[in-house]
Amino acid sequence: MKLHIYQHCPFCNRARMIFGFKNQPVELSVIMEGDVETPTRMVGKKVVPILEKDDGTYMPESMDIVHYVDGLQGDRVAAEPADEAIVEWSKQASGAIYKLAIPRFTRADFAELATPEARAAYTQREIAAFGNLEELQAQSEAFIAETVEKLAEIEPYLQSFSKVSTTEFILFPVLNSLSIVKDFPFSPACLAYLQKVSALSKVPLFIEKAL
Ligand SMILES: N[C@@H](CCC(=O)N[C@@H](CS)C(=O)NCC(=O)O)C(=O)O
Repeated sequence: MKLHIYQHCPFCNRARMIFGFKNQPVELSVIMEGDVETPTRMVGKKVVPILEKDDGTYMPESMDIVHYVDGLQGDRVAAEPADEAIVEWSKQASGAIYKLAIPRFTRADFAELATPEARAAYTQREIAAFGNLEELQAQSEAFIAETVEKLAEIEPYLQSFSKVSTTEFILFPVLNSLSIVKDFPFSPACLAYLQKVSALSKVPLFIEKAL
């Protein structure tokens, strides 16, 4: 199987996680930002992630990919619904988290941004969605303070985390987006959660790329 992704994309990270959790081999293929033709040929629109199955058919939608791969072999990881409180927390926290992450994603070293054209296409896409990225970057201190306060609410979940469940497909991609923020003041429990889920899922943190 082949998974078509952007490295920075949280939905792609979500789809990647199940392959690590289930020790299921997958070939990763990075689609360049600005490449409309490749994903449109596969699923009729410009979107990632896309799973290319061994029979040559394509599947979009991160959570559909998770459930499909989860059902292929072994005990299911994502059979139960995600923790509702964490789902709600992720919705509330993601505003400030993506305002921190997006300006940095546009400048970071990702394979899908390896050409000037691809980086320009991505930057334009995010400006259309988020407005002036330099202004967002300049407000980092306030967004960091807001996020640190919000993270305190899930500290008990992070401290007691022991076993991967559906909840991790919601929470980890959001928290991992924060790891692109250089020197973000993660609590020890949050950092341990990120490192543990990253190791089990084989989805790398962005810490080495942080800006
Ligand atoms: N519901 C989809 C959302 C996927 C999505 O929004 N992916 C973004 C990349 S992070 C995308 O493809 N955006 C359109 C684009 O690249 O123009 C899923 O869960 O897979």
